[in-house]
Amino acid sequence: MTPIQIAVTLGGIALSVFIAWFFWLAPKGQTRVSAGVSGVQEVAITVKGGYTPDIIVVKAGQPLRMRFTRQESAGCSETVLFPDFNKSAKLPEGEEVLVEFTPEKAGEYGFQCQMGMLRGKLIVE
Ligand SMILES: [Cu+2]
Repeated sequence: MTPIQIAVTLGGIALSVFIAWFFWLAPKGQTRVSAGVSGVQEVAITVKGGYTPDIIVVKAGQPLRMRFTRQESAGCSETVLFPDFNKSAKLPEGEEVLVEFTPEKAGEYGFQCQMGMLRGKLIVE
């Protein structure tokens, strides 16, 4: 191969890696949630090809209310699971669904669709 062919090939590989990272792995946004006057930490999450925001930082020992709105009909995102908290919820398209619990222990907890293709993270501090 000529140096130009090698450069083009490497460029193509780098571009594919970047695209894969951008669509599947890049965080879609991190949100630090603080409690309102009610003492409830409340955050709105949009479900569309992923969770936005997908990294949610909350405080331990305070009730958490997540308002999920699914803006797509793809079956993949129909259910959201919080395995560490034994919680799951069906997300009908276009409807706001509340998922509520109180995270008691600090740590990082994943949440996901039923197949694990869409992922987010709850960071409890
Ligand atoms: Cu899925």
